[in-house]
Parts: sequence; C-alpha cells; structure tokens
Amino acid sequence: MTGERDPPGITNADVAAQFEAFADLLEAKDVEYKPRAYRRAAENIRAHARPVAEIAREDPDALQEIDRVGEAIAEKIVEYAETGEIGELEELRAELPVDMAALTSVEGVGPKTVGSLYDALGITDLDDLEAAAREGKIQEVSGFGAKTEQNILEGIEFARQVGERHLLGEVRPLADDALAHLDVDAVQRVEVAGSIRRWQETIGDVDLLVATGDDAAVVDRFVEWPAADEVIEAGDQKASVRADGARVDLRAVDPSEFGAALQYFTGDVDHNVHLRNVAIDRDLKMNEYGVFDVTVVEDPDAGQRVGERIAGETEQSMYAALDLPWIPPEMRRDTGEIEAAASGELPALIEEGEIRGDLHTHTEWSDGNNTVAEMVQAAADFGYDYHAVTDHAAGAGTPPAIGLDSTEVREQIETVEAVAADAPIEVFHGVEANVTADGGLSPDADVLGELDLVIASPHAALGQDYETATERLVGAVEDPRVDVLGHPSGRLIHDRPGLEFDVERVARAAADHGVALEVNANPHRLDLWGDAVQRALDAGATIAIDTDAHSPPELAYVRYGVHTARRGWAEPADVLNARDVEGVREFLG
Ligand code: DGT
Ligand code: CA
Ligand code: CA
Ligand code: ZN
Repeated sequence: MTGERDPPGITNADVAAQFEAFADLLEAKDVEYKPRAYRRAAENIRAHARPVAEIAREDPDALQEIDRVGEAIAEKIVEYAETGEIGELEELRAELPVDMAALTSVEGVGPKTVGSLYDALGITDLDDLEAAAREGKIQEVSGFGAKTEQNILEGIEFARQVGERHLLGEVRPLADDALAHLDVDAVQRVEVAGSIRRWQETIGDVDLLVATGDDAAVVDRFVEWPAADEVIEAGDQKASVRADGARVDLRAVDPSEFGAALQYFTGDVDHNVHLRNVAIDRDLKMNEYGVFDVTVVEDPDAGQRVGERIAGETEQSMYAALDLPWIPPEMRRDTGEIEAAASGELPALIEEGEIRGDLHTHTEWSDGNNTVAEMVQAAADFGYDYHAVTDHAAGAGTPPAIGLDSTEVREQIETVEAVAADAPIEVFHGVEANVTADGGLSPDADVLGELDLVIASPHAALGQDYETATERLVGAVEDPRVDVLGHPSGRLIHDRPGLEFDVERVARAAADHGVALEVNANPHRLDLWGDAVQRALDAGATIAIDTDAHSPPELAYVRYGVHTARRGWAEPADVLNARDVEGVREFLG
C-alpha cells in the first residue's frame, strides 16, 4: 500500500453509516424492502478491504462487485465520494429531522416508532420524547399504550445514563497502544489516569499523564499517534485527540510533580475530596502539584514562610505524607479504602498473574468458534494450569440450535475425555445451564450430575422485579448441582440493565451452599461488577473470575475481570480460580 489516503476522511465506515442512516429513515417512513437491502450493503461496505470511495473515483463499475451493492447503491457511493453527501438522503433528513441515534438508543424504540411519533407528535429528540411520555401523550397515539409509554420513560433514563461512554474493553487496548507510542526518549514516565486507571466499566475519555522535561516534544509525538483520527487541540502542555471515536487527553508535567498529578487525575473525585479533607485535618494542603505544609514556620534566615512541599514526585509520597500506604487505583471509590488504609487493613488484592484457569468457556459444540482441543491448547498457551469446557445446555433462554441436549452432552463427555487424555493441562468438563424464571435449572436432567461442574446462568426473564429476581437467584444457588452462578444479573452494559437483586442475600446463600459467584470478564458484561463484588465478599461469598470465552483471544478478557474484582477488594483467597487444581476440585466436590 502507498501512503496515499484519498479522498481524505471518507472511510468505509463513513459510507456504511450513510446507508445505515438511509435505512433508518426509510424504515421510519414505512418503506419496505429497501431498508434491509441498504443495511446489508452497509455491512459489506464496512468490511470491504479497499476504501470504496477510492474505487468510486477510479473504477465505479467495480463497486458492483461488492456483494449486495447494485447499480443504485453504487451510484450513491459515487455521489457521496464526489460531493460528500447523498442528495436523496439529505432530502429524507430534511423531511424527518430527528436525532435518530439518540431516540433509537432507548430500548424498545426503533426507527418505525420514531417515524410514528414524529408524525403524530413532532418528537425529534430525547427531551421531546421524555416530555411527551410524562404528559401521557404517547399512549394516545394509535398503536401505543400506557405500558409502552412507561417502558419508554424507563428506557430514556437508562439511555441517558449510558450517554457517550465507551466500554472499558474497547478503550483499554487503545490506551495501551498510546502508551507504547509514547515510549520515546522525551518521556520519562507515562501512565494512564482517570477512570481507565481505576478500571471503571465505562470510560468517558482516556487520560494520559507524562513526566517530561520537554513538553513540546511530547505533544508533537502524541499528535502523530497513528491511531489519532483528529487533533482536537494541541497546546503547550496538553493535547487532545480523537481515536476510534474516543477522546484521548494528554497532559505533560514536570517529573518532580508527576506523582501529585497522577494522584489528582486518577480520581475518583470522592476519593480525592476525602483525601484532601484528611490533609486539611493535619494542616496540610493537597493538590495536583504536591502535598504542602501550611503551618507557618519561623526561619531564622528567611523569616516567616509557609507551604513547604513535602511530597509530589511519586504517588507513594503523596499517600505517605498523610501517613497512608499507597492505595490501588481500582479501590479509589471512597467506599472505605481510606479508612482501611489508615488502620493498616488494606487487602492484598488479587493480581492478573494469580488466575490459574478459566472455569467458563465455550466451544463450537454450542456457540463458540473453536474445537475443544483448540480451546484447551489456547488455555495451556495462555499459561493456565487448568481449563473448563462449559458449553450451553439448551433450556430457558438458550434455544436448541445453540444449546446441547442431554444426548449431546453425553457425546461431548467422550470428546472432552479424549482431549483431556492428551492435554498438557487439567481439563474440567462442565455445562452452562439456565436458571429458569422461578429459580429452577434447565435442563433439569440427570446428566448434570455426570459433569465436573455446573454453571447456572440467567438467560431469560431478565425484567423481573427485585424480590422475584432475588428469590430466583437464591433458588439457583441452593440447587446442590450448581457450582457457579454465571453472570448473575444478565446485564449487557449499554444494552440492557439485567436483574436487580439483593446481592448480600444471594451471596450469603451462595456461601452457605458452596457456590461461587461469577465475575464475568466479558467487557459487555462485567457481571458481577466492582460494587457488587465488594458487597458479595463482605457477605462471605467466593467469586470465580471467568471470561465466558467463545474463542482463544477472548481468554485475554480475564484482565477486565481481575481488575473488576479488585474494584470489589478481592484477595486471592476469595477467588476460586486462583486456587490450584486440587483446590478447585475440592470446591467442586
Ligand atoms: P470519565 O472520563 O468520565 O470516565 O471519568 P474520569 O474519572 O476519568 O474523569 P475526567 O476525565 O473528567 O478527569 C480525570 C480525573 O481528574 C478525575 O477522576 C479526577 C480528576 N478531576 C478532574 N476534574 C476534577 C475536579 O473538578 N475536581 C477534582 N477534585 N478532581 C478532578
Ligand atoms: Ca477520563
Ligand atoms: Ca479527561
Ligand atoms: Zn457462557
């Protein structure tokens, strides 16, 4: 490939987005067939190896070689490549001037609903939608009812919370790439700060902090980062770029103040406010430049002076100035970590390297991509001591096309045994069963007793109320066949809230019945999450940090699970799969 990139800015993703917007608007206007055709074309355009805008200018006929791209769509691509817009699409946008992305981010609201509500009530954005729902106007529109209106109101609240935040698992690799790019001479130290350093499940923007004696060189280097699509601003000590849709902020500081800045910009705000009050109580001042002694001292040579700096070069020194040990960033949520630090009771948190195997993974037997042998080999390559194969069993929420029936589970036992016989690591064979709406197990079959472990996960009826959901999960962990409660809430971050339940009650029941609660490490799940882990561990539970991997690369999601567990103060002894093979076997009984 040459270095040429033209026409500048038009990526396949841009072109695909035009056709997706087109499809939404056509659907809103109740046009049939075309929306689907446009969406399929968009998919293929997005995945095409060469920039279609380039093809459009060099050899427009070749566009039709792309699957699902016919003459009409090809013409529109050419128009877009040449003029930067598609006339017909702009006309539609003028006819239906709605914020489609915001409105359809509300669960249960699709383009058709957007079209109907615009026609009937002139709703164009979330504020309009919320006002209309509160005033009871939506239930009066034909085809809508009071229940739909209520659902829309709840959906709006959820959609607003989600906002523009990114999944940790999407931006963490991006941040790692930035760190690698900044590994140059001018940079003495570089760290992520903010929510990403605290491993929060969603990230507003990525914060990078650099210790350097040459700010300009660092800013220059940063804006040349290949992943940066756009430079938002480049100042003397600060710069911001957009990469992969996320904002990435960089700040350069003097090495003598690096620890103070890192502490300050790591947050969270509650932790920092609490810490500043500890400082004030000791006649100290704490800010992004250091910790300062604000008592007035009589200096025989200099007379009176205030504000001697007593810490700032390292983060350690900042905490030490307050007589505190360094507190791991994941714990900086002001949920008792400062008190624990003060009394010398900080937990020794679980580390990434202490996980010895994955207890929840899939293969092509259900909806995974790889064979049992491939997954076991991948786990061995990952450095694990053991690996559990736990494909879906068919049942509540898991259709037979995905899940195994009892006959298939028995067939799989033979396969797994054959792989295990030659495997370099220990192989456990289990299944991921479904927790039914009333807390039973499906399948409710004898074969469950023939396996090393049973994960029970809720996959359906995720809209239950608090009491019902709590009873349901307690019921599941009380089942003597169950070893692990998989992704207990069933939430999907940004997509569905999942079950709300009494974490302490479920955790106590799980502890009583020798069941581990999962910290599912898939970035879309992180279920349980930090706060729930902390409460579950307080109630005596054991956790299992599993990836739910459907392919070998997904085994690496474990890092998100470990740091989520650290947000909940988990120590190695709390984590089932930090135990050795014998320890796990003993737990499984
Ligand atoms: P995010 O980006 O929304 O996921 O969350 P953070 O925590 O990364 O927040 P961000 O990027 O606005 O700022 C990074 C850190 O800087 C934040 O965790 C604490 C610190 N910080 C920023 N603004 C303030 C402020 O006004 N007061 C205090 N005390 N700290 C601040
Ligand atoms: Ca941030
Ligand atoms: Ca920021
Ligand atoms: Zn699974």
